[in-house]
Amino acid sequence: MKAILEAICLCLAFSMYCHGHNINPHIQGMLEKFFKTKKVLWKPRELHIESEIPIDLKVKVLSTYEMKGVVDKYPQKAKDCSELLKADPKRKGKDGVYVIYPDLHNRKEVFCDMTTEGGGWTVIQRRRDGSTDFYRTWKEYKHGFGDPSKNYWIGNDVMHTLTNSTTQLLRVDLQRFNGEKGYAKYSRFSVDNESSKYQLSASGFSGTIGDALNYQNNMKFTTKDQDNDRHGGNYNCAHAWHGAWWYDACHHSNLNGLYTSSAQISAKHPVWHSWKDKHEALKRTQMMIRPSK
Ligand SMILES: [Ca+2]
Repeated sequence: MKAILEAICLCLAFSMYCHGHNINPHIQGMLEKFFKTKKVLWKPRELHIESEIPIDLKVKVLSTYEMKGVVDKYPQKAKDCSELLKADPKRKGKDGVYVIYPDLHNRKEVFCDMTTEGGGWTVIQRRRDGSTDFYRTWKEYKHGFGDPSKNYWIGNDVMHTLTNSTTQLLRVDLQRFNGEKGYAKYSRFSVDNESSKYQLSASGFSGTIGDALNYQNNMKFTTKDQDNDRHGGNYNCAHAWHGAWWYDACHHSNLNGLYTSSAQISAKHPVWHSWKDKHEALKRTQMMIRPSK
């Protein structure tokens, strides 16, 4: 009886589980699978049936059932935003936060740019305001932090996963406090694994803001608590310039630097020196990647 009722209830919410007026004999297994694989909160309300003898019962459903949760319309897990766009071309133009599975197993919320140059870009770094602290540890940069709808770092491990198997484009979009926008594109971008200290490889520059990543190319990642830069002694570039980056000794760009609310001049801020040949704090920054074909 319980299974029949559940089947009817489920039919109300999900027509895909309905099979005419017959009760699917596999409904138990389907339910179990459903509740194991989907994040749902489901319960019938005001349901109470008791009987001590076997009876036949025709059930007309008059009650209201609510089911809350997320049903994945696309059971095939997308590893990045370009796959999400391929799976549903109607997503074109719909920038926002989506769920991807970079290693096809672990879930990650990211911001997808579904507009620029046809869309399908996975945003790996994003700064809109000063509400998120970017002066963080090696471990935090490894796993990522922040809010994808505002400011965030996707995480160095995910960056490596997304860039080590297929050639990726990198696009860097910047905005000054006076509103001016510019971009840089790299035809090849990859980040090595943790044991290689997330070494950067970026080449094939084009764009309007100059190649301020060139000086950082082939450098390891440095955070305030892990010095892998090429500045000797006890000098830690992340500490000196209030950031975390692929520092040499030290930088021509510092997009994870200290956010400020005006165009102040200091190399400790989020800067891209080759744009205006000065260390001018930027209002907005965004780094995003997409398979090159
Ligand atoms: Ca050093």
